[in-house]
This record gives sequence, structure tokens and C-alpha cells, in this order.
Amino acid sequence: MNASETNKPFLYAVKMRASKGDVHLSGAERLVGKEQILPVSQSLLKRALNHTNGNADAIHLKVEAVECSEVLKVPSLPVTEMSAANTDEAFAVLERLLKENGLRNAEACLRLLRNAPPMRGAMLVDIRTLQRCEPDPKRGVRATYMDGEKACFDTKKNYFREALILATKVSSAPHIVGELCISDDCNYTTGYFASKKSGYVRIPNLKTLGDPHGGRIFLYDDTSKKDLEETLYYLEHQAVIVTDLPTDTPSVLDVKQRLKTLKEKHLYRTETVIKAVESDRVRINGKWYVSFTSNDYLGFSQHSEVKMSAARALKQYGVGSGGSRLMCGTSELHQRLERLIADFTGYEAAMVFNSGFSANVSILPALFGEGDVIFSDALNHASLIDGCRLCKAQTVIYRHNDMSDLEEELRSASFKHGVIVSDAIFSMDGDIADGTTLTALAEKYHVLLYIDEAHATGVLGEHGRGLKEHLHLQTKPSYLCMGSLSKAIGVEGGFVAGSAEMIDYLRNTARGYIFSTSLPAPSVAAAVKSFQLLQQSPQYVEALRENISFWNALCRQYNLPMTAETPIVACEVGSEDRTLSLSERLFEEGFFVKAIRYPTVAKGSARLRIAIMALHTREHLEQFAQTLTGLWKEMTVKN
Ligand code: WAQ
Ligand code: MG
Repeated sequence: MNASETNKPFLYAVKMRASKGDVHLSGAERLVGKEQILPVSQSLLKRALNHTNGNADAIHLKVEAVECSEVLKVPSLPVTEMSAANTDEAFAVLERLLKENGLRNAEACLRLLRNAPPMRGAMLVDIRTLQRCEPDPKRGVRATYMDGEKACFDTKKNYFREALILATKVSSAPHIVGELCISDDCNYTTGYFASKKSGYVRIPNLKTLGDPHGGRIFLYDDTSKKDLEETLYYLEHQAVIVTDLPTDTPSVLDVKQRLKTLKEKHLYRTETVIKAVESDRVRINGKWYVSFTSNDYLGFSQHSEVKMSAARALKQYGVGSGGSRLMCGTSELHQRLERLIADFTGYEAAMVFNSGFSANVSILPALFGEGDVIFSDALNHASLIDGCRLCKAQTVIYRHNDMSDLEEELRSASFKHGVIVSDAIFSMDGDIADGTTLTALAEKYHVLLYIDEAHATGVLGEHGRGLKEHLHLQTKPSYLCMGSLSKAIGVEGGFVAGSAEMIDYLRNTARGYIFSTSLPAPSVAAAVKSFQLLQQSPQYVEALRENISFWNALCRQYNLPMTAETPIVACEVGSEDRTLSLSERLFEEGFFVKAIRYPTVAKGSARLRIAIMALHTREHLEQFAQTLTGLWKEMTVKN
């Protein structure tokens, strides 16, 4: 690199080539300004180091100066997308394009492409004779010294961008009338035809997945070959910057199309408007339905004392809290609620968030970062998944409630800090986490245990204290209990309970806590009352448990395969549209149960999520089981 000798402006060709033994793994090049040499080199090196073809044992990185005055600017070929369902259709498209571009021996040309030997360069083929005319047929001719106008720091190969740059340069070379290309990467099946006349035409399915065979032909049109040198020089040495690449101009998001796709896949969701709630019934469009959709398991959202408590707080404090907790959003009520939660769950301290979702996406990133590993159950709630995503820590997903898989992962991972994250009751399946083994594993491998009790608070354990009470587990300092105020507690918000220091630290670092206006006083007062009700008497939890037992008895009586350990009953149908129609049929019969579909559950495992409440009358439970049995039989017979 001797660009510094003069004051002329330069660009720099940065070329990377990675190989293992004699095998070429990956290669890429950029043509960039001086200040981009380092970041671009780094991205190319990363690419060389992380190539799926294998680990490189030699990486060549070459930086060469190119005088700016020598650089040609060429506008990108326009891009057209074709469709082709299989290789036959794809090759038919290619053939048509070749013919449109004046090639008389299109079929023979395609045979040449199909039988291209593996090489680093392309074949330079005379369009009349189909003879190859590059000096070294083993190597082929290589198009180099080219890039898009804006530097690109992709560490993964951007097939389309790179191919479009190459095709644009090649099509601007003297005597080149077209180009054909199929990637030799076995997982990339889209190829293209490019020419000045046709532009860059993308064709999918030019080969089948897994096929490592590719090839590239530059079509040359100059019978006398008097300018062959010129063509070769242009391809291999002329520096070209491609302007106006299509990705440079972002396209407007097509939400209309996306909505259409959602509807086609039966994944479109609508809101049901509830006009009134009364015990286990809701009014929709002027009619009362028995609801099996609410998470208000104990009916506290309607409990007269809970409502009174909210009303008093409304009078005293007003509607909104006016600020975040660390500003003016902490009232005596907030503190009382947190004290109550700590006592109720059996921890030193607790703090309240505006929602369980906010708690999960705030707590995990506050605690875990680079070098840490989160071990997360495959069926954890979306907010836990997003909490993991927001962390710089690595996430390892273990099979749902599979403790030997979890242990295997714990044993084989290395990390600075680790945490096991699990729902206590899984929200869409209703099963209970194996808390005993989780606790033992957390201790054995010196990791934190983070349990999301959203559906377990007020449900599990004699007094509804959650998983710990249910399994008679001791409180451990390395155990963090997160929960919700919006399910059995009947209000809104989330919480986390743990050691006093842990909670102190989280108040200082959990972003959803710090940067949200705090819960309004009426909600806080209502939650306080709900916890007091739970503490005063086990009657509410008992009533719920009795209804679950009654439901299970009905299931046995009607032969319905839907017995449940918790108030969440998974009625798995599978197909999205059949689940929707089951929900509709039940609605016609006076029952309100929503269909649960992807992404809440896996594709093809759509279901009704039946939620049992303490408020359900036996009569309603019985009527529902009876109706569901009829419809369920109808469905299973049909399919
Ligand atoms: N110059 C000439 N020929 C080359 C070059 C080059 N710089 N790089 C690769 N080839 C030849 C070589 O024979 C390869 O075996 C063959 O092309 C395929 O190369 O719109 O990835 O790099 O999404 O595997 C097309 C993208 C991707 C289509 C093409 O080619 C789209 C691709 P690969
Ligand atoms: Mg390749």
C-alpha cells in the first residue's frame, strides 16, 4: 500500500480470502474510503472466522490503494423478481431470457452452466460458438475491484447485494452481453440472469436445497476477439463503484400486504368488546356469555372490598401518579403493597412494576450481560423471551420442563453468571414447573433461579403463595420470584420479590421501573386489598381448587381429554382455522373462549385456552363441558 506518497484521493480495495488446507471457504471484497478500511476489514475478518463452511486455517487480507480518478461509477442494473416453483420452471425462465437476449443456442448454454466445473472464477463464453475464451480455464475470469456506493459492514454474505454489484460491473464491461449465475452454496438456491437489456433478473429455485453445484457464465460477443484483452482487463482490474443500489432507498413498509398474509394464515386477531362483567359472565353485543377466557382466577377484579379500596384511593390520591417511582410516583400505598408482597411470598423485599411484561423485560437485562448465560424453558412466556433478547447474555433454550436436558446444558456451558428462567405455571399449557429439581439444579450449578409466578400467585399453594408453597420449598437467597398483579390478584401490574439487596439493586437498574410512570393509586390500593384477602383466608384459593377438581371430574365423566392441574386447561386442536371455528361454535352456544394461535403457541398447535375461575358456577361448568364434548366429538370424528 503506497498511497501516501502522493496527495491524490484514493479508494482502497480490501480483499479477504479464507481457506482450510486447499479448500476455499469464503472470499469477499470491498472498495472503500480510508476511514472505512478498519471497520470493513473487521467485518470481513469476522465473516472469514464464522463461515458455515468450516474453520479457516489461513485468512488472507489484502488492502490496495486505487486512485479515485480511475474509479468508474456505474448505476445499478434494475432488479426484477421472477417466480419459479421448481428447477424446471426456473430453467425455463433462464432459457426465455437467453433467447430474448439474442442467444440462438440457449439450451446448449444452459447445459454448460449446469455442468460448470468448480472454480473460483467465471467462464467467459463466446455466444456464437459457446467456446470458452479466458486464458486460464481452470481459474476462470474473476470480476474484482467493485463495491456499492455505501460501505457495507455485513459480517454475513449478502448474496443479493454482492451479486448485483458484480452483475452491474460485468454487464458494463466491453463486449459482455449477459451473465448467468447459480451460487455454489448449497443453501442458496436463487440465481440470476443479468444483462444491459434485461437488467438483473432474480430467479428462485435454480437448484434444490443442499445441492453444492453452482456456476457463472459471462457471455462474450466479439467474434474477432480483437478486444478480448480489453474485456479481461475491465473485469479483473477496472475499479467500479455501483451507485443507486436498491437497498439504498428503503421501501415503504407494506402493512396492508402483511395484514392480508395474517388473514390468509388464520393468524389475524380481533378484539372482543366487553360491555359488562358480572361474576362468571360477560356481556358482548347485548348478550351474556359465560366466560372461560379471564385470568381473574379468584374474581378479585369484582370483589366488593377490592373495589372499595380502589375507590378510597381514588378519592385520596387521584387518578394518575404523576411520575416515575424515583420521582414523585411512590406513595405510602406503593410501599405498603411491596411490604405485603414480600411477606406474602416469603422474601425480604419486593418491588412493583407496571406490568409483568415490563418486569421481565427489565429485570433480566438489569442483571445479566456479556459472558452470562440464561437457561430458558422452551415454553416460557413472550415477556421472558423478550427479556432474554434484550440481554447481551447468551440464551440457551432447554426442552420444556425437561430437567435432564436442562442439566445437560448447565453442565456443558461455561459462563460468568448463569440463571435458570421458568414460568411456574405455563400460561398456554397449564402445567407446573418442576420447581424441586429447578431449585436443586440452580444450587448445584451455582446459578440464580428466576421463576415467573404470573399464573401461580393466588393459585398454587394452600394460601396461593405460589410454586414455593405448593412444593414446600425453602426460600433461598439465589431465588428470584417474579409475579403479576393482573391475574388472580385481579388488578394490573407486576412484581418481583427477592433479597433486600437484590431489590435495592433492581430499583436502581431495571429500566421499565425507572422510566415508567408508576401504577396509579387505585390500582395499588386494590392490589393491597387482594393480598390481604388472600392472607386472611384460604377460602378463595380453595374455591378455585374445588372448581378445578369439579372440572376434572366432568372431564372423566364426559371422556374429555382435558383434565388440568391448574385453572388453565389446554384444549389443543392443532390447525388454526379449526380452532377458530370451535371458538365460534362455542360462542354461538353462549360461551366465550378465545382461540390461541401462533406466535402465542407454536404453528399448528393452536388451541382453546380454557380458564377456570373460582366464580364459575357448577351449572356453568357442567353446561360448558357438555357443549364442548359434543363439539369436540364432532371435530375428532371429522378429522
Ligand atoms: N468473479 C467471477 N466469478 C465468480 C466470482 C467472481 N468474483 N465469484 C464467484 N464466481 C463464480 C464461481 O465459479 C462460483 O462457483 C460461482 O460464481 C458462484 O459463486 O439475487 O453466491 O459466490 O439473490 O457462490 C446470487 C444471488 C448469488 C442471487 C451468487 O455466487 C440473488 C453466489 P457464488
Ligand atoms: Mg459460493
